[in-house]
Amino acid sequence: MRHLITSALPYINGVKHLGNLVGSMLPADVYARYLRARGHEVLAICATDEHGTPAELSALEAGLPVDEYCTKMHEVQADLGRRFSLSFDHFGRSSSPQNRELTQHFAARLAEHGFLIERVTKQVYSIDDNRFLADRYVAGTCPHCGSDKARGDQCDSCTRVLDPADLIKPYSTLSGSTRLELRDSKHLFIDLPALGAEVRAWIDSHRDDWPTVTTSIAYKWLDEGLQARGITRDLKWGVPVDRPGYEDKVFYVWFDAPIEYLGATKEWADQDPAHRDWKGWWQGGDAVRYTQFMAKDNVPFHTIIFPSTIFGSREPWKQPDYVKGVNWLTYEGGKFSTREHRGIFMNDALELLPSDVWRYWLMANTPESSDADFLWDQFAAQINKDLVGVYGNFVNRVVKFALSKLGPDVPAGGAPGEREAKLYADLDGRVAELCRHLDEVAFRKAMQELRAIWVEANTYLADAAPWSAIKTDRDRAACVVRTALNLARVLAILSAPVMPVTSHKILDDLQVPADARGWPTRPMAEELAVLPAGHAFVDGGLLFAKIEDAQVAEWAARFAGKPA
Ligand code: B3M
Ligand code: ZN
Repeated sequence: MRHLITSALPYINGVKHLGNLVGSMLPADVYARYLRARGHEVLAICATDEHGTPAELSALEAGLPVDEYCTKMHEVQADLGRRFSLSFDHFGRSSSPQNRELTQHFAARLAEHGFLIERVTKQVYSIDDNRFLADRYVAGTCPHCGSDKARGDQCDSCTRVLDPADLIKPYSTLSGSTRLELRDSKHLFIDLPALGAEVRAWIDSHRDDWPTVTTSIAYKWLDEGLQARGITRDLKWGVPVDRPGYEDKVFYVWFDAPIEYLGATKEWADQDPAHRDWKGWWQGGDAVRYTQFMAKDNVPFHTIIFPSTIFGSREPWKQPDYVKGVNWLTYEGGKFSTREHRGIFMNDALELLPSDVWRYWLMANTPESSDADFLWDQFAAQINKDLVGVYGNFVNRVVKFALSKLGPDVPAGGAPGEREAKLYADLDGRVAELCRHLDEVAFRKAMQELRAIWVEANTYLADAAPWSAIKTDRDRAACVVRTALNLARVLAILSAPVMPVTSHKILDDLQVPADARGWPTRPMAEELAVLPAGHAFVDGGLLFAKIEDAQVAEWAARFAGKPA
């Protein structure tokens, strides 16, 4: 099977936090790694989402032209992605020429088929800023509750949705200027109501196989009734609208961002056009299975709005076969906040602990059926228990014992007995379960199963107790150690989608040849005999260090956030 995988595109305006990571990029990577390990052909695509007002404002703050700012931040995010072992086949940029071309293409197809509407709207223009202001950059006094911090789109204190024209004493949040006026401006809208029936039929067809968080949000939108949505803006930074009368306008960032899934695939193909067929992925019909990853706030764009663009194009582009929406990860009971720097960001995280440790905790606590909370105490306890106490302990202990008591090679010794037979049977069942959960993109269950496999290995070692056996029956001890060393190989391979760096290290220390690193698909009786007697290995040292209480206290204080 060919698997196309996309993760929601991280917005360009800064380093992403762990909540962003767990919602899209990380699960997409774990799934991609798993499918590659199972021998599937995989194309994993991501990119930075670079257009829109927030990018312009962040560039202004950084004192850089917006294109330079985006180039710089793209590199920062690409580098952090690599350091988190995110194995995208391509990490593109929504500001690419490929995306510009495709965005204009989709708008032209929508227009051709009658799905674009032109409307004149009233937009706030700031005379002193010399530009139109997006609703949320206008602030003033709320007509309902009197709060003086209401924004043009919403009042945070009474949560009412507002129109900038409702505000009393409106001013520009960019300059503070009160010299604002409403100006007429022509815009393009996508006719969602005209495409609603097709979208609903498509969502209906996935009602039973997609996560509830995905379908419930999609139905909420459909049931509330679709409205035409503006796809152009009065801005400079974005994909230019290529039609007369729209010279000063660009497409709305949420129009071009999902098109960048295709754009990035074309960027990838353009690097090696003789061997890469981007359209084959996007117009490959049922030969390609397409899975999307995102947090729940992005679900409407991926289940209603972007699918409407695709349907309305009347071209055979792929719609997703599976939309993995997830809930929020919160931080110590509250929101991660980029503005207040509350919570842990990708660069901070890497300063504290290896990426694999974060990857494991995030996947084991993925907010799948409800929101999940990052709590330092719980985090440290789980890492110390699962990684230090179970997985790491097993591998380190076996290797140490083997080297000190039985020499530098996998020992020969007796034939497997009853306890080994039980181990084979238990593991055969558990590995099948692990695969089933990963095939179903059910990460919490998959991580539970993986943990159960580590526990199984530890229990085997405790039961078979080679340290006792060696005193009376060296052959038996050697059989147990041989089995356990082989078990370390299997655990490393099964853990690789979530903890690739650690797995690589274990397999290197065990000197496992390249052709013996593939996913275990044979019965465990065979898999646990892959490293033969006489195979040399080394002790690579401690896999995971215990997280101390003092570290937890220091880190909790450091990331508590400061008022913006
Ligand atoms: N950039 C997500 C966000 O910034 C947004 C995703 C786009 S996916 C096409 O919240
Ligand atoms: Zn209010």
